[in-house]
Amino acid sequence: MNDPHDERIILASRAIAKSQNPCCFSGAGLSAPSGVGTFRDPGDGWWSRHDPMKLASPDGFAEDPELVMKWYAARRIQMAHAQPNAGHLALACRPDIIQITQNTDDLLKRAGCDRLIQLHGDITSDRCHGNCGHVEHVDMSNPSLNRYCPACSVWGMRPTVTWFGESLPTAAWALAEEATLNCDLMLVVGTSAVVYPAAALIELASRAGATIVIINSESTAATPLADHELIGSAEEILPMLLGSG
Ligand code: BV8
Repeated sequence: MNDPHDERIILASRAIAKSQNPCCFSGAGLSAPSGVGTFRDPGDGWWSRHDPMKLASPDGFAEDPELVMKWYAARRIQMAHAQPNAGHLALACRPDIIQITQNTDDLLKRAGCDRLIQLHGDITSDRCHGNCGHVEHVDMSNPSLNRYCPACSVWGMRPTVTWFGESLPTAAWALAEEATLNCDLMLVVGTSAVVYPAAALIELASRAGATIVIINSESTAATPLADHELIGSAEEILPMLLGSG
């Protein structure tokens, strides 16, 4: 869908223009055009033999911390070469839109989005696995691997992301729930809507009366909640919808 005169684009654009309090809920598909791998697209190379659900988990880290930190290093290097795409930039042109993202990359931040809630943390830093509170920024182009915490000497620094089986950051979740309940329109961009509790925000917005506008390269579990569903690439559709295309 790359025709700005497509009736579906026009109708969705009108709904967005009428919105007084929009928010955006995004997933890995927003960053995919920047070359950042999604979670569920078939992986390529050696990562296709590993299950991200296992690698992004405390059990996976306990079982093979070296493999997990190598996986994060490969993702971090991939992200270091990534630039915000036209979808990120279109969202950044709308500072009135609160950004609720599942993504751990920094592309929305680098695009200029200030009102940003990262539900699943931030891959650009590591923290002490012993929970002493030490956090350090990571050189994404030359990421550190397994090491002792320099503050408490516990072995095992890990990315400041939320792993499967871990609770979401309390403050981020509270802000995301508040933004969801207050919005009158939710853009749902590039997510398979299968990871909870994050995906529950879409239904929460819909039940609270918000208009749901889905932009995704395929139909998803959230499709039944859509008032508008635009199938295609977020980097093409968002500029048309938000007036920067
Ligand atoms: C938790 C950080 C409580 C790590 C990630 C019900 C309630 C609560 C929990 C659960 C529940 N049911 C199951 C659970 C457990 C689990 C879960 O949801 N499992 C699912 C998968 C079955 N949830 C949890 O564990 C959560 N914690 O519940 O805490 C608790 C506490 C203690 C004990 C028990 C419970 C924590 C979940 C957070 C996991 N961490 N990331 C890291 O990144 O390394 S989640 C990970 O998946 C990423 O953040 C990613 O963003 C996220 C969601 O995936 P998507 O973003 O949707 O990406 P995906 O690849 O799936 O889809 C991309 C879509 O884009 C596709 O549809 C594709 O077609 C589309 N696309 C591609 N290109 C484009 C495009 N669209 C548009 N344009 C394009 N160009």
